[in-house]
Amino acid sequence: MERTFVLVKPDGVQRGLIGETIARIEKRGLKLVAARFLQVSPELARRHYAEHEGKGFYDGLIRYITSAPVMAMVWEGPNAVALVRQMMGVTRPGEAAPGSLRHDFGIVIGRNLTHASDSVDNAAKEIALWFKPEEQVDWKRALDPWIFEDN
Ligand code: DAT
Ligand code: MG
Repeated sequence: MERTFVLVKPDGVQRGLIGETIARIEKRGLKLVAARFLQVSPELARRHYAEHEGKGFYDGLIRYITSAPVMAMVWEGPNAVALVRQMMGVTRPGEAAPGSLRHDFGIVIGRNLTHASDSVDNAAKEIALWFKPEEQVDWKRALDPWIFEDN
């Protein structure tokens, strides 16, 4: 079973899209493992976006992600990383597939509403950065066999 890290970024929170984001992922069938509503510190922001350090948009990205609270979450399910990336849509909302969250609610790359891990390796790193092990809940959901199991 895979886990992925998801953020509703400051613009998503300000626009009241926490519920919409959670509802979409939850209805698809993934299982919530951890959640935290927080104001991101500059240090956490820099560690989260370390791969982008030095790029032209980096300083603005750090200012944006620290500008207001975010909702951080971990979701679990088969192929969770790819599924959630697909649901959020590609980085530029103008190129995101219809039906994806970035398409349905976004216009510009600087306000693209959510973050989702882009690989299983990065998901593991991001989950470890944002959540302590004891903040992640291992639980059995009664519906799991009806959503996760192959025949
Ligand atoms: P994603 O968030 O889809 O994983 P990414 O990791 O390439 O995209 O970049 C992280 C964030 O940085 C992205 O959500 C928005 C911002 N960003 C990326 N490329 C950008 C660019 N060329 N101009 C402005 N902002 C950019
Ligand atoms: Mg990324």
